[in-house]
Amino acid sequence: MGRKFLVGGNWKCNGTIEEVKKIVTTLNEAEVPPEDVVEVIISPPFVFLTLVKSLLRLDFYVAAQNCWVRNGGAFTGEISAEMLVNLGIPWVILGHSERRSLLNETNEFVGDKVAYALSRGVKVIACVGETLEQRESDSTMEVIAVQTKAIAERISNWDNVVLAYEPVWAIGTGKVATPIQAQEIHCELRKWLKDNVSPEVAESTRIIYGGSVNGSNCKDLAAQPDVDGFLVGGASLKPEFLDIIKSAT
Ligand code: G2H
Repeated sequence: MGRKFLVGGNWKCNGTIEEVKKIVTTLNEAEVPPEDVVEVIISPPFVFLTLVKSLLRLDFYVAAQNCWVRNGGAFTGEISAEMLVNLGIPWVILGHSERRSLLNETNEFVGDKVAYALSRGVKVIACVGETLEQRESDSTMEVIAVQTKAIAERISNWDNVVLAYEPVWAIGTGKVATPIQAQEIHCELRKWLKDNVSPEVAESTRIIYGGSVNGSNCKDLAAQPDVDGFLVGGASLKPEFLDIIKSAT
């Protein structure tokens, strides 16, 4: 069976109640390809998770942008995977580069978080990607392999994992990876999964691209054989997000 296209909207730290309602109304009124063609996941800040879940159409799903590495307790400011389950939130984004760089989340910490969220039944979009410096020193694949290995070492079932390749130099910069650059890394990452996990996992795991995806560049990226969807930041707050969802067909 082919890999179902997945489009995630990562709202990051943006939005007011009014803006959330407006975006959700736009999404709810849109005509998009059916759920068996494209899986759509909306990831608002924690405080808006329940509001979005209560208003959002039932064929779109909701994701948190992070969760704690283990069960809750005395961890001020954190949100546990158990809480997401309790709220009926099926997905979480983990290892986003903004958290890796600004909050010093290490590969091991991200791997632990992925394993724990999966163990609680929360599906994971796990982000990997290289900085400009790493790309320019030709270590892109090495960096991504180390990031992915820290996840692979901690999990045994990849059914509920989506990998998001997000080159840091393309995030929020307007500098999108070319379709050829994205395809090259997605293909190499799939090969890494084949060699280090299994051919089945390599074949079935979705690898989505993130980094300045918009309504104009999505079609060419989506046409690449190893690009299985997108994680969209800035453009997910705008009506052009619908064009990105439609690039699945
Ligand atoms: C990459 C992406 C969403 P943007 O972070 O995860 O954001 O599309 O704004 O580059």
